[in-house]
Amino acid sequence: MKTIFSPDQMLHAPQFEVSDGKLEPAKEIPSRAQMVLDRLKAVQFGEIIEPRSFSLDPILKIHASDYIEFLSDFWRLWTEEGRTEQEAFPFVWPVRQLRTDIVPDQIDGKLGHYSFDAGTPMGPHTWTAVRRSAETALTGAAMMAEGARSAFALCRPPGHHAHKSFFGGYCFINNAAVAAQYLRDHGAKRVSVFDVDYHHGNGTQAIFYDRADVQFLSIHADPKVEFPYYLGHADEKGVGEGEEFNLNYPLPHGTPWEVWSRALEEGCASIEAYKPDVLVVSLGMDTFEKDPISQFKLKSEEFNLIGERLAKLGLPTLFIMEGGYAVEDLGVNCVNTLTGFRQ
Ligand code: SP5
Ligand code: ZN
Repeated sequence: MKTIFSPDQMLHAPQFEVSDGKLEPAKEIPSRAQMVLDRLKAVQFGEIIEPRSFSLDPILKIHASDYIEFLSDFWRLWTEEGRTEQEAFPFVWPVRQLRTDIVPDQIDGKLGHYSFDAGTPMGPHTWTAVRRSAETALTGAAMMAEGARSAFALCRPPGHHAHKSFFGGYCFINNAAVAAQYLRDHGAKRVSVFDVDYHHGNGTQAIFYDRADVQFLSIHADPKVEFPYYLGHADEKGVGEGEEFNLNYPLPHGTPWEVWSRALEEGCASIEAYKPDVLVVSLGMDTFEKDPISQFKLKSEEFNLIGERLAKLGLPTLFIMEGGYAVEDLGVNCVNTLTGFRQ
C-alpha cells in the first residue's frame, strides 16, 4: 500500500488552542505526521509518494467558493488589518437568531462567520498546508480511480469536522468528502465513508446528509458529553434521498474494544448491504487508551483488528488520516491499522 504525503503539510504549525476555557498547547501539530512517517519507514511499510497538484475544482464540489477564498486570502487580510499575532482565533459566532447572510468586512467577524470553534487557529502558512492535505486525499482518490486496491492519504491538517463553509475541530477542508466526491466523479456509483475517529465526523455527515450515493457511518463518543457536541446522535439518519444512508454509533466515555468492535461489526454489515464500489475510511487514532483529549480505551494491538475487519469487506479502500493525539504512540497505532488491513 502506498502512502501519500507532502512536507508542505507541516507548514501549519499551531502553538496554541483554546480548550477548557484557556490557551493550551496545540494538539494537532506537525510531529503527528512525522511519527507516522517514521513508523512507516521503520517497518518498510511501502512507498511514500508526494501528492499530485490539482486545480481547486474538486475542492469546490464540496466547499463554497467564498469559504475557500476566505481560507486562501486569510493571512493577507489579517496582516492588512494590522494584526501582528502569529495565529488567529475566532471568538464570536452567529448562533441562532444572528445573521449568516451578510459576511462581515472586519476580520474577526469573518473568522466567526467561517468557523464553529476556537480550537482551530490559522497561521501564515495554514492555507498552503490545508490545500496540500486536500491534494494528498485527492491523489489517493485518483490512485483508487486508476485501479489501486488501497492507499493511505496521510492527511494533516485533518478534515472530518469541516463543513461546506466553515472550519473547526482542527479541520479546514473536508479531505474525506473531497475524496469521496472525486471517486463519484471518476466511476464509482456508490461510496461508503466509514469514520472511526473518536469524534463524530459532523462535517462529512452534513455534506452528504441528503444524498443516497454516499453512505456515511461514524463510531464516536456520544456528543452529549464530547466534542463536537451538536451533531452525531443516533437518530440522525439522513434526509430526503439520503434517508437511511447516515448511520451514527455514539458510545459512552470509557468504551473498550469489546464494545467498540460491536459497532464496527454493525457498521460493516451496513456497508455490505449498501454494496459500495469503494470505501473511504476516516482514520482517527484518538480512540487509543492514552489519547490526551479522548476517553475510549482501545489498545495498540486492537488497531490491527480494525484493519483486519475492514479488509474482510473486500472493497477497494482509501484510508484518510484524521485525528489521534498520543503523539508517541501515533505511528504504531496508525501503521498497526494499515498492517492489519494488508494481511
Ligand atoms: C480531527 C479531530 O480529532 N479533532 C478533534 C478536535 C477536538 N477539539 C476539542 C478538544 C477539547 C479537549 N478537551 C480536553 C479535555 C481533557 N483535558
Ligand atoms: Zn478526533
